[in-house]
Amino acid sequence: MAKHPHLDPDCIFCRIVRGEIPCFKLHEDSDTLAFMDINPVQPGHALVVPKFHSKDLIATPAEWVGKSFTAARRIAEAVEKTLKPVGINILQANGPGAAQSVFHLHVHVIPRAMDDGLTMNWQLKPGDMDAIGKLAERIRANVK
Ligand code: DGP
Repeated sequence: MAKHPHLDPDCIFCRIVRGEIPCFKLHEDSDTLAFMDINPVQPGHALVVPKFHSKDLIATPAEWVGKSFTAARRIAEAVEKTLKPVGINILQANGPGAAQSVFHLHVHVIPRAMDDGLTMNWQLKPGDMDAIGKLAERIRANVK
């Protein structure tokens, strides 16, 4: 695809970037896309991906890593403003031992609650799409 020359047709996040799979979009620019995680570990859990297919941090050129984390900062700011959580984890997994399940670089933006019991490796559980969509609207309104 000429518009996105760095994408892999078989990758789920590349397909979301190309609009082939729907998402609750929070923000998009020419190099990155931010959207809600559909298996949220906490309400407001968001993902930021580069429009460049590479499996993890080490495989990704520094330029694209920089773009992805800059975009994650923007989303963290919007999540902070929207939900006022007591903390936000920025997380990025590399390899199965780190519980990476999608092999396209992505940055998790995870609002935290005290005693939320969140451990570093979690099971993927389907989220409530209605609740995710509503939170997406609120966070999107705060993306600068
Ligand atoms: P990781 O386990 O670090 O590779 O995180 C992958 C995340 O991606 C996980 O929290 C679930 C989420 N995820 C998987 N498939 C989809 C999808 O089709 N849409 C959205 N929005 N999120 C997805």
